[in-house]
Amino acid sequence: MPRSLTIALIAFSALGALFADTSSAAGDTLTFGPVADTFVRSDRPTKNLGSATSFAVDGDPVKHALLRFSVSGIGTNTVASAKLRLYNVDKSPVGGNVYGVVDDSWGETTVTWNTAPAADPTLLASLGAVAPNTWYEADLTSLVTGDGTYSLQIASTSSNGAAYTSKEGAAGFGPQLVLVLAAPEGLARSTFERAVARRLDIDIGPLRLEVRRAGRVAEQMGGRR
Ligand SMILES: [Ca+2]
Repeated sequence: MPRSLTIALIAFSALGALFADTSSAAGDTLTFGPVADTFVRSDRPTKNLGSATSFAVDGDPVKHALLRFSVSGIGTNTVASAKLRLYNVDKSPVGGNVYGVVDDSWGETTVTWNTAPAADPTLLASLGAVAPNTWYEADLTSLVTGDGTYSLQIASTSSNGAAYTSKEGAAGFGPQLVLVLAAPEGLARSTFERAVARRLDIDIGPLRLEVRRAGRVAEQMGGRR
């Protein structure tokens, strides 16, 4: 075996080891509490409820929950999964329908039914029947794709409303946004490829290994680019 190919194969093995190391980032979990949570109610249109220890969603009288999360630390990583977790304190056949809210300017201690921002009409997730003292999860992977501010509205179609512990409620039972990150494999691969290519004058692709001499392909393994 030509010496250069041996070196390249060692490098190729090292590439595998590097992938193994960096892939430990897969499944990293980031958990955020809300920076604001409250609910507004149609029967008390000028009342603010931002300091309540729970928030309600109801179809009659209509009550909408509003939550805002500030997500950081994602950077160039990919969000593999985003879940809103809520701890129920009032049972209902309808746990709630979750919508995005584009307007993040609402104030936790000032917003009322009359001033509440409108929700985006796209339904993000639904919770079915809920019972007290239980955590429920709503999948928000379609919404939370990176760092930023995310406001949510939770509404209900049932006249039997549900309620959940707010961030002012019992410690450890407030809302959570739980993000699971995908491994930054693409970034690691390209960074490693560039470094190896510079040092050994080879090109390692996903399906192919080339050894070049003076810029020309001298050895090749695997498929084409
Ligand atoms: Ca609150």
